[in-house]
Amino acid sequence: MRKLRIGVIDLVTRGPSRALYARVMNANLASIMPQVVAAWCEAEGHEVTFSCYTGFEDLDKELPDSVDLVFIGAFTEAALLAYALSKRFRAKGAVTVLGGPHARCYPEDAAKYFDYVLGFTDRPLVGEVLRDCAPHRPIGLHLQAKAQPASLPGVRERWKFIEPTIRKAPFFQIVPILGSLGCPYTCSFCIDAVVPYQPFDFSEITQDLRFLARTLRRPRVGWHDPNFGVRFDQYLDAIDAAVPPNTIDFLAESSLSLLSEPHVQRLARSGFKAILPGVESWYELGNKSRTGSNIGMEKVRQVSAHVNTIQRYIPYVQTNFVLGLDSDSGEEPFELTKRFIDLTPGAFPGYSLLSAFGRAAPLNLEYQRANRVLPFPFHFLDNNRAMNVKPKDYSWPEFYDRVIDLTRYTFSWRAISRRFRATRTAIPRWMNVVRAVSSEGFGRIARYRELRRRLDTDPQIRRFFDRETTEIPTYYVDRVRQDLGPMWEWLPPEALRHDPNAYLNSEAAPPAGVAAPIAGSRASGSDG
Ligand code: B12
Ligand code: SF4
Repeated sequence: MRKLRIGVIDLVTRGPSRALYARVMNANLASIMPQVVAAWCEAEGHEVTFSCYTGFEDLDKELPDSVDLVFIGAFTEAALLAYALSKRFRAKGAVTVLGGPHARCYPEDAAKYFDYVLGFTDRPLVGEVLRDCAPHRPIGLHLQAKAQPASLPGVRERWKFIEPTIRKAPFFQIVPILGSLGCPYTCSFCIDAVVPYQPFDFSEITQDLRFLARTLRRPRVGWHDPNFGVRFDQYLDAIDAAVPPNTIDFLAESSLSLLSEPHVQRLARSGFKAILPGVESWYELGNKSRTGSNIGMEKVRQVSAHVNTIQRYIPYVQTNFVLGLDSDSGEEPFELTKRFIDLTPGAFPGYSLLSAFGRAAPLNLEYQRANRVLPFPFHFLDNNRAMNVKPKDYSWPEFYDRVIDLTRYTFSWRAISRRFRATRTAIPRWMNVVRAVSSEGFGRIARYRELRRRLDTDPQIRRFFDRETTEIPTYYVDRVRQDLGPMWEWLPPEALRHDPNAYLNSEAAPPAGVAAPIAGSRASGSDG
């Protein structure tokens, strides 16, 4: 095989940014897979240029100019930037590949703009792309491994790509690490609801942590496992075997059901400084939060007591909620969340608006069948800039009134100062303040208010929300133009639109836009 010049680009964000929180955090949100793909390509003998785009780089200077093949990793929020980049690279003669959450959720759409669109990705699949490396146009090939890979290159093999990425984070650096894939739970809205849990080799984790302890003064490590700690004791044994207790700071997403007090005590001893459990709803998913059949205020009290216990041991706790689930109606769910904030002053509440990311979850089929999915441009699909599922029991104005009220309550000066006082250590305290006054708190309040005003005054917006038209309102088009900056000129104009029911339509008939796999490939051409 000829030696290829390969670019690998990790898009952490959708375009240029100046937000304070983005400056502090974006480089710390880098993905693992682009680093993995870069390591695999080098191991196959190719020349690799790796870039992590955090919104503060000049893309013209950052991106490799002359390459044969480009891999781009993107969330759906960065899909339009990815499509524009693909067009720019293709114009210079490169073949382009998309991987990551957007490729998994919207392969039919992405195949219009990329030569390859990869779902589950393992080394043999990347090897096939490297060998084929040919333009596939107008519709790219959608390929995926049969299952999630059994292992991935660890921190040591990815270090060459991790190091320049985390160097971009000015105040503290977080090394991304992964110890498992999939999840044993089956939350109906989640992309991992149908992916079996599978841990990696724990001895590799031990080796990686030893490497980090030798390489960095006091490493901070962020676990990207969908649900950290399913094999709790094995995991913690692997960590404790690697380094003396509390010499590495860890962050992880984990469900409350795994966070019993003895587990939390052990996590604290091993150096866990931040934990992000999902509460999601006051009416469903009791198994995940260890609240069984308790709902409403009873669940609030129980979860609050649990989270306060966690916070006695672990300084930073973010509790995640989904707003607008079908089990919600009226003011109660929002009022319950306010009571939770009162009772749990130190926890940072992370809110997501109910979103259906294409084929991410089987539940999305139900929304599509009921014609409840709106075709917001991908750019806005990040769980908060747009809610693309029509709420079941709320009108849009009522829903946004309640979201604004809750967000204002959460980021009122009273709540900010109670959170500050209830948090023990310096970085978590100030992180909460930065998040509140930056894009996540004040920024969202301003955005939601603007949208709420437009629901009353902008007929284009109102008709779009009410699904009387699929024409994208000028307001959204202007925002994309503004956000993409110089990359706007590369964006194919039709990319602003997508079929929100592509998943449903593909279930009815074979996907029209998705080509067959490469001959001889063990990957399948459509989703399994
Ligand atoms: C860990 C995680 C995070 C971490 C790390 C993010 C990161 N940069 O990787 C944090 C907490 C920072 C995070 C933040 C966000 N997240 Co998140 N996150 C996850 C989570 C729990 C696990 C993803 C993961 O890393 N898995 C491990 C990897 C190895 O497996 P995988 O993702 O399945 O990837 C496979 C393939 O897709 C492919 N692949 C993946 N990337 C690439 C790249 C290339 C180049 C190639 C070729 C292949 C490839 O190979 C992998 C192996 O088969 C998922 C939910 C879940 N249960 O999967 C949500 C999820 C990915 N997040 C989601 C969202 C929306 C967000 C946020 C926008 C939320 C927000 N409003 O802040 C931000 C965006 C941050 C950003 N832009 O980087 C959505 C994405 C939906 C979408 N289509 O965009 C998911 C699916 C959750 C959901 N709502 O359903 N997230
Ligand atoms: S516990 Fe978390 S990762 Fe697991 S299925 Fe539910 S939402 Fe997804």
